[in-house]
Amino acid sequence: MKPLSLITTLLCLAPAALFAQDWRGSDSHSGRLHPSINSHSGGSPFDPRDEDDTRFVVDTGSGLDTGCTFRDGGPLVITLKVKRYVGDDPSAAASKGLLSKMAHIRMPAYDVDVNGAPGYPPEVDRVSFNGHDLGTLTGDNNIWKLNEFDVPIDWVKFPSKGSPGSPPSPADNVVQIDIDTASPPDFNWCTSIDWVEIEFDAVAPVFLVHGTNAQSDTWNPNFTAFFGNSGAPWSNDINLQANGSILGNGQLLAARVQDLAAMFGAKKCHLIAHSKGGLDTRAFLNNEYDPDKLKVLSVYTLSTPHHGTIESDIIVAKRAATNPESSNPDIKYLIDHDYSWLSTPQPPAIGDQMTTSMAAFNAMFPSVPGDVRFYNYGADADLNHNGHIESGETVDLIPGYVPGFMAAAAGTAMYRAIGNVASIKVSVGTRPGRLWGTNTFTSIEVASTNNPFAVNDLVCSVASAHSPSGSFLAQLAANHSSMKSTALASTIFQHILSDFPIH
Ligand SMILES: [Ca+2]
Ligand SMILES: [Ca+2]
Ligand SMILES: [Ca+2]
Ligand SMILES: [Ca+2]
Repeated sequence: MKPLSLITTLLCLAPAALFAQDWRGSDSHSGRLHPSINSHSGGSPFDPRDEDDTRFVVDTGSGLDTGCTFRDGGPLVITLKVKRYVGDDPSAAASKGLLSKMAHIRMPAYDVDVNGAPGYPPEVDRVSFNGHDLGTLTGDNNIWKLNEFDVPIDWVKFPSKGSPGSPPSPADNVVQIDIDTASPPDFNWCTSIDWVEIEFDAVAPVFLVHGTNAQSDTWNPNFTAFFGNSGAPWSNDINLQANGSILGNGQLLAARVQDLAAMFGAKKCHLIAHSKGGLDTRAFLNNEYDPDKLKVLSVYTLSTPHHGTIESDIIVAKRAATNPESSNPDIKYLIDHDYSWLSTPQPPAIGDQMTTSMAAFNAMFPSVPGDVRFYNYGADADLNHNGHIESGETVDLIPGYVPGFMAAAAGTAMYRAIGNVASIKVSVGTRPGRLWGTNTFTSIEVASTNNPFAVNDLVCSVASAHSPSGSFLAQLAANHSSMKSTALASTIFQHILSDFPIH
């Protein structure tokens, strides 16, 4: 062969050889950190999405932005931290539809030469997730390509719930790239990863908010039993001021639900509130709500007196009165008994739930923030619709040690007072004493009546349980306490899942 022709042959081969395999040191476009207009660190044109409580991203650190890396510089080992508690048993949660069955992983990969070159095997970069094989990267010469994989949720490692005041300790999930597995013993191909994102879907935690003169155990045994077996993340561990003001408890509630959500690694939640807990929740949403800290997806109120309860009007008037009396037998019964066996609500809670107080509250806060789904339940305690309350219709509300005839009398007075009385008038008078001087008396009388009769749960009327802006879901056959049933817990949870289906 003539020298000239050898040189010509070499010149002709050289360009082909240049692009036949990856070259070490040719890092100019290969995913090292470079100043870019991207919102992330790295060379790919793909931006990761923002983290959320069901989406986690790693953009820098081990195995990322390495520059085009050959097998002897690998494998690329990338740790992705999952920071969300999804329940004690994620597999069971997934089988119950509370957690997606698959998680989705995305990562931009650079220069994956799947088409290889003549005389060379193609680039084969194997991907694994927590030791499970996901197949190989795809891409092409000198370009970034977004690679996506679905993995069974059982392969994802989730953290346990955080201890009080702390977020969960993140669970490490490992993505590994074994580079150029088809070439050994040669080193033909290199690649680089910019970032990795994992996303799944999970039901937001459900938090239970107690009412007046109550604490977190108000949800025992039925709601706690239901949610304890549901597989969902949830808590009833909220203890506001038992007889606190609506506005004060709204502040406490905001802080408490943010703390609870943080323990779950959650940025969204659902609230179920009994009685005045629903008003505390409205105060929270109107005064303290910061959806960037914690988004409330939905609120369910259970016999919350959104328009107050005349019982509070009567008791507050009675306690302020000298020698209270009434010609109305039901008002008189309430005055004479002041439900002492119920450990009657105290100020400021009771005053805040007067019909007049709630009219002012509703004028100030007619609604809740627009994207919070707001639902209400009420109840009618007269199960057999005979206009009287029998002792069986007071179960859970009036303690079992109260003799049945007393429970029936009290229940009937409460039922009729709320049912009939729309407003009261209070007047103070004097009359001659029986023997000498004068006696002062306070007359608490009916000022206006309900038409029609306001069916009620012995504390709150169904009409008052309709909030000014919510969707009323159902009138239950129960009293104010017995409405906290397992059946209602189940119904509400199914409603949450139908509003926010898990994909
Ligand atoms: Ca290449
Ligand atoms: Ca390559
Ligand atoms: Ca990066
Ligand atoms: Ca009855």
